[in-house]
Amino acid sequence: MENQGNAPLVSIIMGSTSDMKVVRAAAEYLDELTIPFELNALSAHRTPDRVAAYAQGAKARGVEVIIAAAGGAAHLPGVVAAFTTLPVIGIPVQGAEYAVGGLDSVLSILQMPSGIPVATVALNGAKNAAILATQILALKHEWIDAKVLEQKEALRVKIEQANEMLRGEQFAHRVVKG
Ligand code: RP5
Repeated sequence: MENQGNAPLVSIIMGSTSDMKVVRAAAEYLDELTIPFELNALSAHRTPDRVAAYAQGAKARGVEVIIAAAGGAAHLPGVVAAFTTLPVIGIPVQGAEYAVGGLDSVLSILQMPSGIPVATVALNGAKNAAILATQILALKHEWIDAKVLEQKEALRVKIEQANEMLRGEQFAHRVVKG
């Protein structure tokens, strides 16, 4: 069964449209699984009032999980988490040339003080953010649970196929068991 509703289940927010090169992978994954989502750029330091209104209104719009991406001193996911009880998944973005190799955004999102958690994925880990969002949604939505299981099965088959391919690799000292 596919999604039938119009309300967004996931909201993706990024600090700048320059983050879109990373965030695109999350949007594409949700699209592939037919999960409805919002996609917006809002900045915790450039448009703080709009971020507050967006986060406070997310639940009423039907959103169940928020994905927030930011680079540099990446306070956006933490600020969003402060304004909502929805789970927030943070994507640290390695972006601007002045950034410290992305470690700045990783630590800004990962090291949230106790009380306001942000589930942090790897640097530029947008696809994992989308997968984690679908797994949260799968607790409640059976049709999404079925899709999550399909994705897991596809990964299992991929590794089976990889091992088939490796079986053909011949080396003088390779030991093959079984
Ligand atoms: C952060 O500053 C954004 O999330 C982005 O990663 C970074 C640079 O933004 P731009 O100067 O490209 O708009 O707020």
